[in-house]
Amino acid sequence: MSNALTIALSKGRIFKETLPLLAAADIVPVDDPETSRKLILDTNHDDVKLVIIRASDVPTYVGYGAADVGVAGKDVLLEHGGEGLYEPVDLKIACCRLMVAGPEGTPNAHGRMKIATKYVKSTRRYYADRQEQVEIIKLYGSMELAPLVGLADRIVDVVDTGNTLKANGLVPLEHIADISSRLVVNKASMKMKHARITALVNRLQAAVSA
Ligand code: PRT
Ligand code: MG
Repeated sequence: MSNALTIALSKGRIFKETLPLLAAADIVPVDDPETSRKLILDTNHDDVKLVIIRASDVPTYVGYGAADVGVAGKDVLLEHGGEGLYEPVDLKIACCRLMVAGPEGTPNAHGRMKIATKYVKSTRRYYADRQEQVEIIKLYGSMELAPLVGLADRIVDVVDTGNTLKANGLVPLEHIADISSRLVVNKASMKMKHARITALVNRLQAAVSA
């Protein structure tokens, strides 16, 4: 952990939706991650850097202190478990719902249903709470395909417009959780870089509330 303040972000929707909030905190990147191949981006401050990583890696980088702060979806944080992290601000961006989905009009399968998902922990907890025995099949993407080819009866995935489900003949069936992205902070960084991180937290919170 250097003396710079390092902020971990993923490309795509989180980067796009975090940019205006960072700008409100007077942090503006010099390069555009969608066109640059750099993984460490300079900003308008010499001592503030952005690192661009996979969305699901953000809690890991921040948890180990390789980045001081980061932005991660609650879906990703629920899977990671949040060790070593504070979660001080709900940024209310990249909003979606974690849902059970399946083919339209199919009754619950007899016996143990097969559920395909990349959200294994959240899925296990959801069905355990309901005392339903299911078999969870871990996938890394394109969950919507699983029921179409007979790999699973249901999927658990995040849904925004629902267009992806619909395009694959699936419908949302059960709502598990509302999801938004959170600012996460490494616990040691919070001590060592307290003034800078507190200022950032306050400015982001003000920008979210505005
Ligand atoms: O894409 P990659 O494999 O690199 O990683 P990722 O999918 O985890 O990253 P990214 O950038 O796609 O998502 C980052 C975060 O955005 C997630 O962790 C969620 O918290 C949040 N988010 C918000 C979403 C969506 N909305 C969303 N719609 N993440 C994924 N999706 C998927 C959805 O599962 C579907 O396949 O986008 C597709 C389109 O959704 P519909 O419902 O609008 O059709
Ligand atoms: Mg994605």
